[in-house]
Amino acid sequence: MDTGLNKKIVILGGDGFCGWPTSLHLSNLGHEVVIIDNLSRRNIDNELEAESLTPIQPMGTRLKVWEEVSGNKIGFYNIDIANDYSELLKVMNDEKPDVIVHFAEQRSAPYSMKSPKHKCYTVNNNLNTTHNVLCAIVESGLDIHLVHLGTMGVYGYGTAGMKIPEGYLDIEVKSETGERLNQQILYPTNPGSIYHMTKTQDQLLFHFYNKNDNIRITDLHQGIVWGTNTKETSLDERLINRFDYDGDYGTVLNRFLMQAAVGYPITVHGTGGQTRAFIHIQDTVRCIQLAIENPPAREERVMIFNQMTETHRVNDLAKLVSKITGGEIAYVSNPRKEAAENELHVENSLFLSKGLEPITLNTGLLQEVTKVAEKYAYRADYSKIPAKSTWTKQQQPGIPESGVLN
Ligand code: NAD
Ligand code: USQ
Repeated sequence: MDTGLNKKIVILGGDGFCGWPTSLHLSNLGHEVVIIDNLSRRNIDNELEAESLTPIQPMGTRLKVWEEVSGNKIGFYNIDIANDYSELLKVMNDEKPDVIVHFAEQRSAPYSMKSPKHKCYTVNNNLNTTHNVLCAIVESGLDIHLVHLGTMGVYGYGTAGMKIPEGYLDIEVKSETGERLNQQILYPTNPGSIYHMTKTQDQLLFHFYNKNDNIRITDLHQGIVWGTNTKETSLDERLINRFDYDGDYGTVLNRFLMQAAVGYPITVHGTGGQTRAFIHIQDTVRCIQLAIENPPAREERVMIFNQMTETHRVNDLAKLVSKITGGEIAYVSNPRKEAAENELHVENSLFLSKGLEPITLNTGLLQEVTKVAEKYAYRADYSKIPAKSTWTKQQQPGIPESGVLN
């Protein structure tokens, strides 16, 4: 384990929901943190006319307050990583990071399915950010450990009667002479949205650069993150983390907690039979720390961790939130194309072996999120709550089954 402090860590996407608390956590541990972010997530809020439920502060304020509170400086560059390759390379050459943590992608599945424009943006943005980072690491000649935030959704949400392994699948093939040979391959991908598809493509980019240039890469297949604040973001209200609740960016458990807190019916898609993997935001930041402290060796293949602590069925979460808060449940038609029901069993022993003590869903933590939502309920725009982005044309209201308009 590499616990050496004072690493130089560049956080790509450090203004976002996972990136901001991670930046503070790593800075608090004594690392020198520099953020690169083009603030595109804030611009998407402008486009959608939606806002974080919590009043997140401009980047300048966030950084000033963190310095006041902790005595630590965090650097910041506003760069579009997907489009400004030479600026990215310049920052790498100037800052010479030991580690890059890569959160900088368009991460909403519904946003990625909204229209052809949104599909193209998500593909261009996500694949180019990942490729530019890898290419710049090679060009810089520096031995940088890249830690990337991937998703559990690369596997799809089914099981072949076994736990989903951490990235690699053991297989047996039969040679021409009939000999049985054991191999390991990347677990077959099965994305459920354009967004998730970009994450499966990221895996190939990692595989190639790792094989060709020996880049040290850790890919974290993360489940749905819930909660809002961490130890560091709670230190001052101006450090508060983002809380998305709108139909495109709000994720299921935070949406349910927010909906119950503001008296809006809890929106279960279909029968709520979908089972998904979850992790609390405080564990997200801890997992990134553990990934940084346990880098792969120079010649090692891409290291893959399943970054999740538990699985839950959507309907069970709705019932739990309803029980705690008294909120009413509404079963709404599902705007997505996904299995109505699925089982999900996931291996996560790698992080446990590195010392993660998982925070699992408990009433106290759920109530903590509810309290945050109640505190800022006055900022909620109820018209932004319904999930309106559909996966196919046929699902759009007013579009006939054929998908062809007369
Ligand atoms: P977010 O949208 O809140 O943050 C992403 C940040 O990246 C934003 O601040 C955005 O401005 C920045 N960014 C995007 N494109 C950029 C570009 N071209 N140049 C510079 N900056 C850019 O998302 P998040 O919830 O913090 O997720 C971070 C990562 O974790 C994503 O890659 C996502 O796929 C992954 N992840 C998130 C969740 C979750 O539940 N939130 C779960 C699993 C995996
Ligand atoms: N759902 C509801 N009601 C809602 C919102 C969602 O029933 O109001 C359902 C969806 O239909 C889906 C499930 O809840 O079956 C999860 O939806 P989500 O929006 O919480 O999660 P998802 O779209 O999968 O995406 C989120 C993050 C993404 C990350 C992924 C991890 O936005 O960045 O990669 O979680 S995972 O799901 O494990 O692939």
